[in-house]
Parts: sequence; structure tokens; C-alpha cells
Amino acid sequence: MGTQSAHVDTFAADNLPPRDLWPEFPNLEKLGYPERMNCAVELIDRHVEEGRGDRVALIGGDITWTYAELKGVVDRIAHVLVDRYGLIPGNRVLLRSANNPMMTAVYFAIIKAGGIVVATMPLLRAKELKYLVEKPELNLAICDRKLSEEMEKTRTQAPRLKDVLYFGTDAADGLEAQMAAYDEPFTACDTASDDVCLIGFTSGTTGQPKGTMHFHRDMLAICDCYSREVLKPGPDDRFVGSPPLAFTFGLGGLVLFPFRVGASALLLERAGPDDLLHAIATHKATIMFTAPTAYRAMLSKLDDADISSLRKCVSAGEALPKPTWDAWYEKTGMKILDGIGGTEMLHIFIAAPEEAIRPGSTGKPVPLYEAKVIDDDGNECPPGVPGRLAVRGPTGCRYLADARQTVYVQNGWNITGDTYETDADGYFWYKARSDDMIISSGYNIAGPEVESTLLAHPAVAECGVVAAPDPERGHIVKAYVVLQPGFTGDAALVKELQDYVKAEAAPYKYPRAIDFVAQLPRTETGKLQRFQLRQIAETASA
Ligand code: 3UK
Repeated sequence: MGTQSAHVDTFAADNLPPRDLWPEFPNLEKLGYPERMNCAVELIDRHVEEGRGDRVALIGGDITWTYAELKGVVDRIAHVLVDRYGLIPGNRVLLRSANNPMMTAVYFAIIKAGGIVVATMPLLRAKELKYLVEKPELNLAICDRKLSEEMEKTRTQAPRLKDVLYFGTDAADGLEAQMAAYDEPFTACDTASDDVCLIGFTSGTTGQPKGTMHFHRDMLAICDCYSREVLKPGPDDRFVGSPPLAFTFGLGGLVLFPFRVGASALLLERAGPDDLLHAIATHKATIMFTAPTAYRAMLSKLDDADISSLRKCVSAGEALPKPTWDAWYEKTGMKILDGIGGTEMLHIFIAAPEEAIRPGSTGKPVPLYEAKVIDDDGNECPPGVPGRLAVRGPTGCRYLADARQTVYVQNGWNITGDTYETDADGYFWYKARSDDMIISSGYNIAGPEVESTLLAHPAVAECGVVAAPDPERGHIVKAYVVLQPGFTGDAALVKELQDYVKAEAAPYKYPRAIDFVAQLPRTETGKLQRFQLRQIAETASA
């Protein structure tokens, strides 16, 4: 066994899955991490120690903090947590805030003190928050005052939550007031590199959300694999984007990656397409992280925007359709970096650097990761044959006390739930979530492929394609379409779109039904909620 855990509260160790249900971690040793490390030290203090303390770490609202200033804030918060709230290594702390510098400082203060962060999406309600208090058995929450309403409701519904500490307030019992009493440096908890520091909950469309447990070393591994090898940022980069920090896509892309190289992060509490464009122009951002739907929404606004500072754009969360990639390239000259990641894997594990991109393909396994497409018996599918995506690498799935561990991890591989196909050159092509495949008259049809075809038609702004029950065919392909301004959703347009798909794709894939809608149901992370569309389709045909 490795080095001793620093956790005094052994909840994490007690609730990790049994060792034989963990995935394998090939290539982990190649990263050469020491047995003991605290990722807060590696990502923040290291820059101060090595003379980069004056560089800007965080910008947001009216705050600009250098690395030295951020370290000072983190240290004061850590003192408050340990001294006044009795935090001991291994305790879980719930964190609730929109993306901002203070949230980030609290995040690292918890980790620096040896605690475990349970970050939550700002839009969650008390009913959902209650589970995120109870499942990880925590008794302290730290929350932006602006979000106090649901927090207070949560408190009445989850009595084990003893303390709620607010920031963004000048109240005497608020975090800022309490921090003022401390100005000594805080000595980081001497954690093991495989001590848990984050429990990231999946958004979970069905059943309870799953808590994914990540170690200090995992926080660095995603920086040293995807970011260093594919994204390749430098210290002068300024990162911006939309995903919440409670979503690990946002955590990595907006905080860990810039911090690993001593770059700057611009954090926006509101990060819709207009906010993003405005922030890029104002702060001269160079690297953007957002979801495919935001790229599409920005396309029509680029003429009035100044994005000349931008040099790299990353897309993840759902498939990036080729028409979106093409349109962005045509308008900006930039090749969007698509990448598939997951909460279980912490971040992106298949992607391609600009020079190796094949538009429409997700790419190849990120260096130090391995991926394959397998059939129902676990045998590898040859190129061109769709199957289940399996991956392994330095990070991987460990659910917090959850029987679904054996669904995600099989034979040491992480099974993401996606249907993929490889080509002869080893590129990976996304088909659909495995449970989103449409079976119509015996044909297997991937909804996202039909969506991608429709998106290339000038009338289509957004679309979602799902199975609708049909007495004869079992299911039919049904499209929900949001139109571009200036188009009318009438029978003629339905026919035109159907003919268009028949001409561009195999005719059996064309949507036999098309509904025009004002918007599509999406998660806070920008994902299309296909199960919602399926329910609407079912109700409509009943
Ligand atoms: C889907 C994609 C096609 C896919 C995430 C980057 O999305 C993230 O995590 P989640 O746990 O969802 C994982 C699932 O989302 N997906 C994500 N990216 C792509 N499908 N192309 C893509 N580029 O079904 C995957 O299994 O919410 C993404 C980094 C960190 C993340 N947590």
C-alpha cells in the first residue's frame, strides 16, 4: 500500500468502492507524482514560491487577484475553516456559488486544509441540495450570499447541516469579516496524492446523482495530460468560459488549467453568449471553454463582437456537429477543439490538437489515455463498426458508495455510455449516447447524426432528434427544430427539411415527424435533454 492518508475523518476511504471495482490506471506512474502532495500548493503556492506571485491569477466582478493575493485569501479562509468551524482533514464541505474569484478561493482553502469539496450547480433547489448534504455526510456549507434562499431551505430539510457560512456579505458572521482576524500563512495539510479532495456529482438524468471521488493527483493529471498535450496553454493566456465550476469541465478549463501554468482566469457569474463575447473583448481573453450550443448562438453575433484576442476555443459536454465546426472556422479562422470528457474521468480523454483535427470526429485518445470501441461481449469492434466506448488512463471512475460502479467500470475499463465508431486512422467518431439510439423499422439511427445534418440547413438554428413511438415501425425519427429568425415553420418547410436530410444522409434516417419549437430543453451545462424530448414525443403520440 502507498503512503498514509492525512485524513483524520476517514469517510472518503470508508466509502470508496472496493479496490477490485476500480478501473485500471495505466500510465499513471509516467506522470511521476510524489506520494505526498496537496494540489492547492502545486496550483497556487508554487507560483509564489518560484517568483511568479505578481502574475494575475483571477479576474471577476471588481476583483483582480495576483497569485500572491490569491494565496493570502486562501490562507485566511483556511484559518477560519479550521479555527472557527473545526474543519479536520477528510471533512466534506458543500460549496454553492456562481463562478467568481471568492468561490475559487474557498474551493482551494477547503482543499489546502485537507478537506473535500462538494461543489454544487447554482441553479439547484433545496430538494436536490438536500441529497448533496446527506450523501457525502457533511455538516458545513459555504455559500454566496446571493444564493441564500435555497440554502436556508436546505438547512430546514437537511438537519445534519450544522453551519452555513456566507461570503459576499459584510455581516459580522460572514466569511470576509471573519477572515480579517487572520493574516498568518496557512500551512497546507500534508495530504497523500491519493487522498480524495473532490466529490463531483453527475447531473444524472435518471436516478440519484452519482458522486465521483477524485484525488489530489487527479487534479494535476488532467492538466498534465489534456491541457499540456492537447490545449498547450502558456503563462500569458487568459481563460474564459461558461461552464460552472461545479461541473468538472468548468473546473478544469477555467481554473486548474490556467493555474497549472501560472496563467489568468476570467470568471463570469453570468456567462451567456453575449456575456462571453463582451468579456472576451473587454479583457482580451485568449482561450474559451464552452458548449456547442453556445458556439452556435455566438455565430450570429460575431459581426458586432471583437474576439481578435482569442486564439483557442474548446467545446465539450455534447457532440460538436460538423456544421457548427465549419461555420465557426469560416467566420473566425479558428478550429474549435472538440473533446469528450466526463465527470467520472474528471476531464477530456479524447480530443485532437488543431493540426490533427478531423472536423466531425472527436479525435484520438489524449496522451496517456487508451480508448477502444467494444461490442456487447467486450470484444474490440473493427473500424467502421459502432460499439460501446471504453477508456482508461491516469484518471478514472470511483463512485461514492454506489452500486452503479460496476456499470461504469468493467474489466478495468471505464464504460462511458456512448456509442462510438473508429476509422482506419484511429480517429473516434461519436454516434450517440448508447440509450439515445433510435431503432426504427429495424434500422439503428443515431439522433445526433440527424441533428448534425439538419443543422447544416440555413433555416435551422438548433434541433433535437429522438425516437417517437409509432405503431408500425416501433419508433420513428422525430425532430424538434428551432428556426433561425426569418423562417416560418409550415408544411412546406417540413417537406423541405425532410428532403434535405434524405439527400444528405441515408434516406431511412430522415425525420418522419418535425415539430417547430421556440427552444429546446437543456441542462445547466448546455446538454440537450433528450429524455425530455422523448417524453414530449411519447405524450404527443399517445
Ligand atoms: C457527453 C460528449 C460527444 C458524452 C465533461 C468535458 O460532459 C462532461 O461530463 P458529464 O459527466 O457528461 C459526460 C458525457 O457527455 N459528451 C461530453 N463531451 C462530448 N459527447 N462529444 C463530446 N465532445 O455522452 C459523455 O459520456 O456531464 C466534458 C470535461 C469534463 C466533463 N465533466
